[in-house]
Amino acid sequence: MKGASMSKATTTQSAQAAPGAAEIRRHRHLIAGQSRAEGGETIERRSPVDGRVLAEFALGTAADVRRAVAAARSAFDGGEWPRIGGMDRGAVLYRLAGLIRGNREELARLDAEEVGKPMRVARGDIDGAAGHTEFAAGLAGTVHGDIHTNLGDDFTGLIMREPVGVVAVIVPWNFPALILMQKLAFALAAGCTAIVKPSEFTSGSALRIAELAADAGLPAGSLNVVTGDGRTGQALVESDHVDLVSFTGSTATGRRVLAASEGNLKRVSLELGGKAAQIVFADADLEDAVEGVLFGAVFNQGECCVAGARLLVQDEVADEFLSRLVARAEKLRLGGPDNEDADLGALIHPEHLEKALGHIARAREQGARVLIGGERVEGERHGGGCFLAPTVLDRVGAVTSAFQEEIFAPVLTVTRFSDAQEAVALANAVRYGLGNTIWTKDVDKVLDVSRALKSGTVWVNCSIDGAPQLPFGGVKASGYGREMGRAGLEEFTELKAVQIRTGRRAGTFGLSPGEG
Ligand code: TXE
Repeated sequence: MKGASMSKATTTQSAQAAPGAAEIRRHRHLIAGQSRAEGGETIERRSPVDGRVLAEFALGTAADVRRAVAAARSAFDGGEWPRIGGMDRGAVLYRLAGLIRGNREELARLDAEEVGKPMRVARGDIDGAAGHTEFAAGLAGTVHGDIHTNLGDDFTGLIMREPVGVVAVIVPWNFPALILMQKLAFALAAGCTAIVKPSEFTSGSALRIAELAADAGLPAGSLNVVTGDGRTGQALVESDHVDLVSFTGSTATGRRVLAASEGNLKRVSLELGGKAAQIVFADADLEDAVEGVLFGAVFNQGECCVAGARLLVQDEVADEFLSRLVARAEKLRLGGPDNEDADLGALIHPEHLEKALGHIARAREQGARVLIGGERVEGERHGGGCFLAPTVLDRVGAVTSAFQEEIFAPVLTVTRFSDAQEAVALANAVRYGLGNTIWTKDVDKVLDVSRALKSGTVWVNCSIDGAPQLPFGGVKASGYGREMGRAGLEEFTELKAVQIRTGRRAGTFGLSPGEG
């Protein structure tokens, strides 16, 4: 199993620990305001840093999913959450944001331990989760429809913007709390009710945030969390009582989600993988770009859908840029949650580490040169952990798998280009289209290249950054739908047209006068 293995056990909320051992967190689902789990099977989560058991999560069954969907359905169809004013929903979300900030250390520790990332990075994730919640809270009161008075004297049109209904939020393991709130805060702000299915590797923070939401005043049933694996997610997507699925994960699973959603033709929003290019033009501030390119490649151990994993560097500066980049990469520090100096942590589980090493071996066979890294980091400080050394692969051709496939690890490929046209062609030569970065001081190049790049986001002289105000999402195999920004809230709404006949002129309906 991948660091999350199953066992038959009784579910209990109380943490048990062998004398001297760290506490194992035992979690159950949160359905209709109650902590419960009927099936008895659990998923064990082991630390990717030292292999110790961190937590046990209930494995959600089809019955658990049915109960959670029924709770969300009744909270939507008859409950107060969609019916209160947007400002009141905003007030609850502001309180939730405050509670997330107030419990920052606890939430960051859950994510840091379960993902294997440094606390420093996890704290930033929690700040981001609170930021999304605050922004969505502010938007909640601004959602409104429109009135159409330009239909001629006989009609007036109302355009209502309504919450879409019951939303299934399915999230991955790389940013458990952050990606959750990128979706959930906006869904709740719109007046939807939700069932969250966190990743089987990292379910702790979602459950804790759901408890905090209840403390903030969210009515029971408006937010339910069912933990489990792909089968639990699949049951949720197949439910005919779910109106929209908001999914982040791999392209392969995204396709399965789309297929499973066909029963009631529910709406689906898919944020899938990526393979962002970082285009360094010769006129860029090279010192700044070295720092930024490296950050984009290794942030969150490269387990990031927007990781700038493909460096495209202009011929005339390539050698100088690479020697500076490698010198800087040598100074990066790896470590677990409690290493406050660490830049990057461990990969999510041993199988993922093996997969990344396999990509590197294949790249070598296909002609790539390893400039740095390429191996697992072991030794006293990292013994047994899933640590991969930050890796730079030079001379990577556009048709090779290292260039084309999402490795999801701190692995940067290098490909050289001669001019902007070639750079754009290389950047666009992958099936993904989530984000790309341009490093240049030339404003004309910024505009021309931004227009030509096929991706949902273009960063200029920065990488991976995100702001709750800006819409985020992909094109091509990176999926569709937008999160964050006003568009991120509107994703969770539906338009309804109400056409009112205001005039009473004879003949309005166009029927003939009839006989007699
Ligand atoms: O993702 P999955 P995995 C990429 C990255 C990584 C690869 C595999 O390349 O190496 O995906 O990661 C739930 N119906 N990304 O296997 O399977 C699952 O339980 C409904 C990119 O972890 O996509 C989890 O909650 N749900 C990505 C979520 O889907 C299902 C971030 C994601 O799991 C399901 C993570 C099903 N049939 C990985 N099967 C990004 N875009 O940021 C699984 N799930």
